[in-house]
Amino acid sequence: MLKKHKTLGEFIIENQSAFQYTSGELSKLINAIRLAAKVVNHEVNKAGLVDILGAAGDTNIQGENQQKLDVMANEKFIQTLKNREIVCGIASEEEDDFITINSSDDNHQNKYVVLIDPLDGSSNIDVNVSVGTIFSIYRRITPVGTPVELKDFLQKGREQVAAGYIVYGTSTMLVYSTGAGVNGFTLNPALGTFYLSHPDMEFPESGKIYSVNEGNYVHFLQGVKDYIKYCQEEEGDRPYTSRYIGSLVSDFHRNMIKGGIYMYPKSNIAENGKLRLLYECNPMAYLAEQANGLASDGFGRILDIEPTELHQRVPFFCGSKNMVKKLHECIAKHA
Ligand code: P6P
Repeated sequence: MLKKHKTLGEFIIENQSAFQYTSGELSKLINAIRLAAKVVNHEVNKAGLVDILGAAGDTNIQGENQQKLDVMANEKFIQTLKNREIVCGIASEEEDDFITINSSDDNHQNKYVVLIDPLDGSSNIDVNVSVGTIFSIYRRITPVGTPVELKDFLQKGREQVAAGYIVYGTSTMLVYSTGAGVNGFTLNPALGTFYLSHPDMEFPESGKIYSVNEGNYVHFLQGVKDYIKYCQEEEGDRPYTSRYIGSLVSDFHRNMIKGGIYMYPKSNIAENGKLRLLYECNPMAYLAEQANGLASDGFGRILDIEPTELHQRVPFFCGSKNMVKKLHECIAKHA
């Protein structure tokens, strides 16, 4: 008898009572993200084909104007979230400012704000490497019934009520948390259904994989250099393995399953690192902590950082608890 895997829809219904706020709304939100994920997955998977078939001009196989995939993904997520009437505002890597969403009766009754990186690592599309969507969800802090404000988006990461990512890889997965652990769902493209394939995902306490762009080594702080050298020394279970896909969601996903640490340090060419706090680091840090891992800027918890602007960047170190702690030791020696 084939074990029936639970669908995402069944999982949401079963767990909506566990969500500390009104259940139905978050379910609607996750369902909106589920729908957008399927649409973007379809576009991402045919990207190469469309480029080939659409190469004759700037229109694609359907005769539509070919859009850059990250612009397409941005539009799909924003449109899908707008239609659900529970989001009062959206911030996106693709949008300079946040977007105010008026409910149909225009009285701003919607309670949630969503921040998204619609297609992280989109430059990898051209070389057929996995990419991802990252999302972060907060309850608004300004009064319901008034237009959303910037402060609704500039909340500390620890105030998130949910966060997750979609990884468009060899299979497409939706991985998310609402504060009760992390669960992974794999899309069956034939049915358009996500199935619970990775329940209760957790970072192993230790790992033997480190992910960093070593091409920037010369620009890193001495403590980070020391940690990379520590990973490379022949001692005990070291040297570790270096694995860097150039796609945060993919590196994070592999490290959560196998154990590992992802690093995007600051350097003298990127004084605050490259990754964005609000829609890359905070959601991934929320997931990491929900999965028994750690996420820091090298000195303190990512989720405790007080945001100051929508697109600010922070150094980002995230993964297996013991590996992040060892990194902190190396950095502290040079503090
Ligand atoms: P670099 C993709 O652009 C991204 O935001 C992450 O997904 C990825 O880990 C990182 O940047 C890659 O940046 O500078 O190493 O190419």
